[in-house]
Amino acid sequence: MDSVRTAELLAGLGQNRLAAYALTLNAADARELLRDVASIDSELLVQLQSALRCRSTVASDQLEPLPQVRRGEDAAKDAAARLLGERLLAEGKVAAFVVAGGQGSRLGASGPKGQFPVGAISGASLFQVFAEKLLHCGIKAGRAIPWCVMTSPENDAETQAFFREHAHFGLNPANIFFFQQGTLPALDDDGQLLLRTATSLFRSPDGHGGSLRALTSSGAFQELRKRGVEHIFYFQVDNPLVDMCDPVLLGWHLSEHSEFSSKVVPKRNAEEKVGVLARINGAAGVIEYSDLPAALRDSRDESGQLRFRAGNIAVHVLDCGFVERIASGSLQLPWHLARKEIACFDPTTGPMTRVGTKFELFIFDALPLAQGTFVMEVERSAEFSPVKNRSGADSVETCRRDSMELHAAWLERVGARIPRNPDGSLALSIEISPRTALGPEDLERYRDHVFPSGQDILL
Ligand code: UD2
Repeated sequence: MDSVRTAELLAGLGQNRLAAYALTLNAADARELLRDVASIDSELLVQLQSALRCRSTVASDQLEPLPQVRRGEDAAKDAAARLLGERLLAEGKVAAFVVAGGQGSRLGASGPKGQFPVGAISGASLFQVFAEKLLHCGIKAGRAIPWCVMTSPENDAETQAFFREHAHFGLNPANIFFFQQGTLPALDDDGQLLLRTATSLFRSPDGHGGSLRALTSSGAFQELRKRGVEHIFYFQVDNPLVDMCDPVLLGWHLSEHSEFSSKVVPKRNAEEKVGVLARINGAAGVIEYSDLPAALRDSRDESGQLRFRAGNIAVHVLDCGFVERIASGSLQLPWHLARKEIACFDPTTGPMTRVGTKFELFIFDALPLAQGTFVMEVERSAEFSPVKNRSGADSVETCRRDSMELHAAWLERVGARIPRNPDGSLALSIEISPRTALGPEDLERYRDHVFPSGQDILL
């Protein structure tokens, strides 16, 4: 009977191929598959199938650059913003939120990406760097800053174990909220569900756009609101140079009455794989690098610069009222489709790979829905060097190099002497723990200090 019930449920979803397969299963296997299929929302399946049929390309004829503020351009305004942001932090109105559910496949590392060692000398993991930045931010604010860590079903257990093994890096676990993002099924070109095993459907994480619904459905958001949090500082697990809970961004976000604020860096070149912030059909948005037509990607303004150079570094401040509107489900983000070879289970031939489509939601698709946005351009060398690839650009090598350069620059800014080679490169290795400093303002004690060359300096 279970195989019949499973077949009927699948047929009801228009999944005739799997319905026929279900009838061949014994009762135990049919029950297992039934449990998985029963959790598929039929409405969602219809949405995914229609998305499959009408792969929308971005209407880019209405694309134009967005106004933005450059950090440091107006020192007085930045200083005023900093005070506002510091007040928000001191009043407990800010929480940090890292999206860490992605599979670090490009890095070739097993396990959660946040475990990856990035400390040039200490080998500190990405999670440790973020935790210690938050710890120091909390000390400056005079109170601990709550931290949301979004994982995926694949890496949640390992992520939480990693934090426990490291005693949460000195943070109070009562201020860390772990929760898993949702998953979505994959479909073949005919809109049929793919199996992962003989008795389970293929599912993959629903993208960082799933983070707002996960934040609220996990109950973490409600707890943050109970604590008086009004703004969420959002960042990605792959960027250890993030200016954690940056009070200048927080202050601008508040004074500009923004619901969704973003940091950008000028793209290195037209080909750089980052989305760009732009006004799309009249509303602020991000157009992903894979969706930006070459003609627009390469177009330049009268100064010879790329017209669309506002590279999205995925550092945002989100207003909690806005998150509530988005997560309430009244606003549906668009699906992004990735058609690729998928390792799945075929009802007749067993384990195989076949072409299918995975679906993702992107958080920046919520931008056009925000009442008020703000964009700040920042220095790439100070705030952005992601670890994405095993080697080459955006790798752990480039991140360690950029991090050492940044820390050396901080020390030089307070008058310390850093040995450099004739070509200007560093003649030592240096790493400053976030516990020691979040910026040059925390390094006054090294004024006029002379650092020896050829050493590994860990401060
Ligand atoms: C992302 C942006 C790109 C640029 C770049 C900056 C997208 C699609 N592209 O490129 O425009 O801003 O970052 O570094 O976002 N994640 C989850 N769950 C998921 C998928 C991703 O938590 O289901 C997290 C992932 O752990 C990482 C972040 O989201 O922290 C970015 O994910 P990605 O590696 O897919 O994005 P990427 O590097 O292609």
